Amino acid sequence: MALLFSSKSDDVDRWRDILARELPDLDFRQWTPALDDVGDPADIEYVLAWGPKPGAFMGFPNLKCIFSLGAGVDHLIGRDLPPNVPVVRLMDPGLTRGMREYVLYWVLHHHRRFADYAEGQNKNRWQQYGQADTRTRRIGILGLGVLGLDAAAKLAALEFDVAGWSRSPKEVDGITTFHGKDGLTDFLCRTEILVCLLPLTPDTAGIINTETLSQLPSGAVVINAARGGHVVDDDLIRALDSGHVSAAVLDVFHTEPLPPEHPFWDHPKVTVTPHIASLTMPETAALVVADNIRRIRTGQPPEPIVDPETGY
Ligand code: NDP
Ligand code: OXD
Repeated sequence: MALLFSSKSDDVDRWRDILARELPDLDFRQWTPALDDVGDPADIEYVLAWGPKPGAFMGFPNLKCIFSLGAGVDHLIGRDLPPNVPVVRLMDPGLTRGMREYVLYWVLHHHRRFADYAEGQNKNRWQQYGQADTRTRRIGILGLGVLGLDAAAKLAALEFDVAGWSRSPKEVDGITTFHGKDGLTDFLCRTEILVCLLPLTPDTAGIINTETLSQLPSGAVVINAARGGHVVDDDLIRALDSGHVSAAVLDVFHTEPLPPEHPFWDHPKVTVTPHIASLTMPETAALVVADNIRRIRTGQPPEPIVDPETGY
């Protein structure tokens, strides 16, 4: 029985070593364009993948599960996958901790106006700005899943006034919740720092656009750590240029790497990071995958399985 590693990730040797330690009887095979390391296709029971070509996993008759190398599965869904083979998202405590750091860092950066103080230092200028009380700073998290809930809880622990928006209704201690299309306007109207942690699906594509941005209070900050497809780039640039949105922190883009000529790179109100909000670390993620393989071997379902209807 074998696992096929289907990604151009530089981390392949770390994955191989950790999985060999966790599951010594599992053969680790690496995808190459010529498929020359795959061996007998009938051996492949598991695939661990990022961004495969459409139809890439059709020829494996004993495939039991496709594991995503990331929390998002937009790189897999719609790519002509074998029917009836579960796709499993990565739900990894290491990934969650990384995202928590990214969100907290940028929320604090903007809440405390550290960009303005850095600019002051550049000009040898001693200038204090007023300080908003944490308890009155309203943060809004789009997506209250594994990553959104964690970030929301940590921000609430710092005593920010936190709200979250999800598809289904939720009750979460210390967090104001909104859900569905009907709840979006009220959520946006009270959000001074917007953090996007939604999956990219047909329902969420382009959700950060002129209409939604205009519902934020003037001077709001936008942090997108989810997928570039959530943002209508021109609409965001217009909102930044008009001053309605005061700053944006963008980790993800329609095209990655972000092309050198893209206006985000040089925009004075935009911070670009190269899809590093939280990187998959084999040291934590491979343990999660190994646990799921043990579950499958003992007749339990792996988790969390993507719902093909919703796409996440
Ligand atoms: P989850 O699937 O756990 O959570 C998704 C959340 O989004 C849920 O709360 C869900 O609502 C909500 N949601 C989905 N569709 C809608 C909709 N149409 N309307 C309102 N709410 C919706 O995902 P994770 O938290 O694990 O990850 C979120 C995303 O973060 C990933 O899909 C990935 O794209 C991105 N990511 C980015 C990284 C980076 O480095 N930049 C790293 C890791 C992840 P409900 O609870 O009702 O189902
Ligand atoms: C992910 C990502 O989805 O790295 O995990 O973007």
